[in-house]
Amino acid sequence: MIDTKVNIATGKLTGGGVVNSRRTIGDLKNVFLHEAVRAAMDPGTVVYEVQSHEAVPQGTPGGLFFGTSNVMPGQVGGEYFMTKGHYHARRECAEYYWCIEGTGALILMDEKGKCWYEPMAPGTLHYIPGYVAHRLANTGNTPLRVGACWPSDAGHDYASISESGFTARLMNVEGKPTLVPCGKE
Ligand code: M6P
Ligand code: ZN
Repeated sequence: MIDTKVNIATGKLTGGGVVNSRRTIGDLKNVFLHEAVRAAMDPGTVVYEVQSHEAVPQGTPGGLFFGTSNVMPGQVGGEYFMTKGHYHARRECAEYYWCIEGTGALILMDEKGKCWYEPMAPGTLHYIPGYVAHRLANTGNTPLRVGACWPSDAGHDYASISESGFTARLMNVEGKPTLVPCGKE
């Protein structure tokens, strides 16, 4: 733990206990509104990378995880590159996000399907309450780098999102990020 470093300018983690993951266009089937557009894109294009520092095993009650998400600039049929998004498996668990670099949005949805978003720019701090699904979107032209801290027993529930999706999508409408209510194609 003591040799683990966070670059405070970029959020990049180095050293022990750091777990790296990456999601490409090819990994994100049925995540974007326009699936046919995604399927026609280069499957190797990186959409986002996540680094996390896991000091305790996943599922440990009372522990914390710390991470950085980097969402690349880009769009799929006018929908900004974004993370898959999730509820926490333990729904009551909350999380903090803070924006390090770039421009984007934190898209939120409650269990009734109400969807809203918070704009992100360097220094914005975002408290995600329990029972609220969350995903990041990059609305700018440079990588969006976001720090996160969440309980080590929160877990990820992706299944509820893939079944019903978010009820609104952040789209580029005439150059402006606009939350558009919609289902999937
Ligand atoms: C943040 C945290 C992680 C999450 C990651 C990517 O770093 O919330 O728990 O895994 O973002 O989001 P997702 O899991 O939805 O792809
Ligand atoms: Zn989370």
